[in-house]
Amino acid sequence: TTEHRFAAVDLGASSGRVIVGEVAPERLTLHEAHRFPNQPTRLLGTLHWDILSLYQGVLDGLTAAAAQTTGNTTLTSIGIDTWAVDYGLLAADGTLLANPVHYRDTRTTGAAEKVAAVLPPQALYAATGIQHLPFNTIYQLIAAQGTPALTAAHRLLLIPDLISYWLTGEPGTELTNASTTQLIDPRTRDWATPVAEALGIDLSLFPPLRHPGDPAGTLRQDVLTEAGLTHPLPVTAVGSHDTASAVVGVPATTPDFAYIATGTWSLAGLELDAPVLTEESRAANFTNELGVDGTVRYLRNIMGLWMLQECVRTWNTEATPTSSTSSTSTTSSTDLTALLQAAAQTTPLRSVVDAGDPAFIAPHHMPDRIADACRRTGQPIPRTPAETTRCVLDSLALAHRRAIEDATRLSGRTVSAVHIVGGGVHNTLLCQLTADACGLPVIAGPAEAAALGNVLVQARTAGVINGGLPELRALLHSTQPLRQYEPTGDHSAWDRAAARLGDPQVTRAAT
Ligand code: ADP
Ligand code: LRH
Repeated sequence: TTEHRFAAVDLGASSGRVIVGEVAPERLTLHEAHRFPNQPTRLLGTLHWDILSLYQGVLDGLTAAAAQTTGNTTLTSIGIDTWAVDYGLLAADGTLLANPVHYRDTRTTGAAEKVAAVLPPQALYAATGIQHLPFNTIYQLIAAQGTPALTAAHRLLLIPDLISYWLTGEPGTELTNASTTQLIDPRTRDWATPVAEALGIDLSLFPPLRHPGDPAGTLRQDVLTEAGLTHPLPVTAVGSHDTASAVVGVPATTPDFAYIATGTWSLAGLELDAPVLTEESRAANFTNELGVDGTVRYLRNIMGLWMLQECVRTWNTEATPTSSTSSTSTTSSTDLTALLQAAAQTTPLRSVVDAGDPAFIAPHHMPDRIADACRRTGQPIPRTPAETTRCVLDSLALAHRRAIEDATRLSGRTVSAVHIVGGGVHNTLLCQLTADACGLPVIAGPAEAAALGNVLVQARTAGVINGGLPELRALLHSTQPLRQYEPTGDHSAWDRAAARLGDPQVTRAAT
């Protein structure tokens, strides 16, 4: 059987990577061609993505992928996925008008109140089904209203669409990621025009929608030359929201599974056929993002390993005052391994914090913010990096459990196993704690689920494999290394820890 190779460009908040997937019926292997850091830069007080450095990382990755796939094993296509919500603004001639702003920037402070004055949160949720997060594109656009860049903009491209445009010259708006703008109606899977009109947001800035599997242009000649590619290469639209691709990459073998995509964020929930738009769902802060093949990602955003990355960065900076001040992890995996081993030896569930609290979104002073949260809830303050790490991991496991319990209750579904995918798969303590907290088996792997989901959608479009999500997942299950964790320990200890925080959704709504 002929083997085909597909390049997945996967840009995460902590690193970017270009990964080559080799696919044939019954076969699927990955080779990492290139990985590069994603280090945001504060410029004149505003936190930006270093978008040109990321684009250069993509080119370097394609160059490395091309070098690995010469002769009769050339690349068949490329797919691009990145984090959600952020965008670049272009002039009529395609020039980037401003460097894209990072979703962790505080420019959206107060934007939700402006939106609520026009559209009550209940109406906005009924129309879009998207969880309230202060950085949703809708709030970024409200915050940017009247700025020179938005006023002058001819076009708005979400980050994966921007990278795709630079590679091909073809503009488009991929649907799964478009749903994170909070400007899509999840029932029609099309623009929520009344919402945009009410808020004065110009939907004509967005190029036409495209769907996973659609053609998305071919590489420009100068890109081919730059990357050392000798033949024309198409870009295929995939689930361009990294979480959409990661959920395709969940190796589930039964329909009653929950997933947790753990990396910088933990995205925990269920895959559904239709959105849940009830008031109860809004109050529980669940989102209905659109997935591949007509699915809905019904999930809650949880702060994720960002909390640990930021703690490690603070500790490293304190230890060596001249070290980097970027917002990405500066720890080596050796440091992290030692820290996780020490955390495993500390007292379990000594203190827990609400890992969904937007108070943890911004960079800086993470250990202090965690200590403050423990103090406020009358719990012991973690004293050492190992204790703080344990507090973060216990808190994440508790938030995972709460999200899965809430998702099953609100959707009327049941769950027999929890799949963990993403970088957190490497964190065996987090996987075990999640199994313990949920009282369910956890199946961990693959770590590069987003790249795999990206490759699988491309391979299906190219006709190399067939079937729906269950068939794609069966291929993952039979080819990828997975590890199962059974629940251990005293389950009631998690109930008692949860009780110390009350219902975070209710507590946050009241403050
Ligand atoms: P993103 O896609 O958001 O950039 P990833 O899915 O790559 O994030 O996950 C990055 C996280 O995975 C790191 O912050 C770290 O906590 C965790 N991780 C990665 N490698 C390891 C490892 N060897 N041991 C423990 N944790 C790891
Ligand atoms: C994860 C992710 C997540 C979004 C956040 C902004 O990388 O895409 O799904 O909510 O970044």
